Amino acid sequence: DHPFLRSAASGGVADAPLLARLRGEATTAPASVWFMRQAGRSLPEYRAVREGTTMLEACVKPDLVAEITAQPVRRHTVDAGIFFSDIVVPALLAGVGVEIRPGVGPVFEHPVRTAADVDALPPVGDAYEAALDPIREAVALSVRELGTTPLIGFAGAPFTVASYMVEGGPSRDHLRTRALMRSQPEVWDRLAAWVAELSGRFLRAQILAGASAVQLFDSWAGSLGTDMYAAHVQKHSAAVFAHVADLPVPRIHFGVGAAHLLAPMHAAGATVMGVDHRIRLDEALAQLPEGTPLQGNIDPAVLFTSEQARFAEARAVLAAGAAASGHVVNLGHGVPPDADPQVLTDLVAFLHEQR
Ligand code: 1CP
Repeated sequence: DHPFLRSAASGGVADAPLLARLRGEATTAPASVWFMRQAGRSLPEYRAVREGTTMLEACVKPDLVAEITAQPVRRHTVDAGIFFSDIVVPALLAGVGVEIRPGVGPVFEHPVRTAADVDALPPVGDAYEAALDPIREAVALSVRELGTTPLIGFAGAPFTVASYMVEGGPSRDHLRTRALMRSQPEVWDRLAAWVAELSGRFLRAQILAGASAVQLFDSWAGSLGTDMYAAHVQKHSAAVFAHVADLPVPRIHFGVGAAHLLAPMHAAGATVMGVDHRIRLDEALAQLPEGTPLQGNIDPAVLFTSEQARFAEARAVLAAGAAASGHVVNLGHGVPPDADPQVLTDLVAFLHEQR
């Protein structure tokens, strides 16, 4: 019953123009769009259903996950749902002490900085596979709820997830993480390989339960130089993609401020590159193999400008993206929590009038 098994038949999820674009196929359909962080804090209906439940409790309640995943699709008529979860959910399911503090982000009980800290991480085996069951159920419910709108699954890339584990929580410059790579590369490698195994299995579970595409978030990779990325990070992100490379769904890779890493991030095993707003899509394309589909990259700041400025930016992004073999519109990074939901709805309506 998986979407890609039904792809031979017409009228199913696999025919969605958004998926055709992620596959790099030509289509004359109106522009396709979804927004990173479209679910969540900007929506009053999200705040209402989350009331009294912590973020991580919500992530293991399949009914609640499916409802939150569907909310922005209903409200904005975006062309895909993004699975409601978090990049630290796999660590939680593996048995690691982690919480998401409101207004802060993921905080780990025991920062991982030494060989002994890595030795103490739980094994990734049958117990973890069993712990993924609520995720499988939540994906299946979300797919059913979304109907002909595709669901995009996701995971955090090893560098970005490990940065929270090493720093203990959110960090501006990830200094301790980069210091660990340089001073104890073998400890770093064991930690990153552990995260890759978790994230890879998390992605695979989502695809097998019905997700039609996946995105690997290496949000903070931009803090790495090209040599550091090549030496310490690329192989671990490649290990995540290797978990799902046999499944015929598009694999999107995204980082913030990572214009210098587009080629090596693509070479890690992505089929589509997510691009932030700091580089034009046609410039991004020049660094990638011919025909690479792109996703992006409206500056989130235009959500706080006039409609005229917003639509001008949307037109410019579409024009720059026309050079790619497929282009799915997104923001350059996530929806800010204080964005006006009506502005997003109107932006989707505008994009659906464009080609
Ligand atoms: O209580 C709450 O509502 C907490 C806010 C929140 C939400 C709604 C967090 C804490 N995570 C999420 C959901 C989430 N996280 C989604 C699904 C919803 C959607 O996109 O619509 C996704 C895809 C993520 C992925 C995620 N978590 C990333 C990568 C994406 C990105 O924005 O770069 C990262 C870096 C995280 C860590 C994280 N989790 C939460 C916060 C506030 C953060 C960032 C902390 C920081 O600034 O370092």
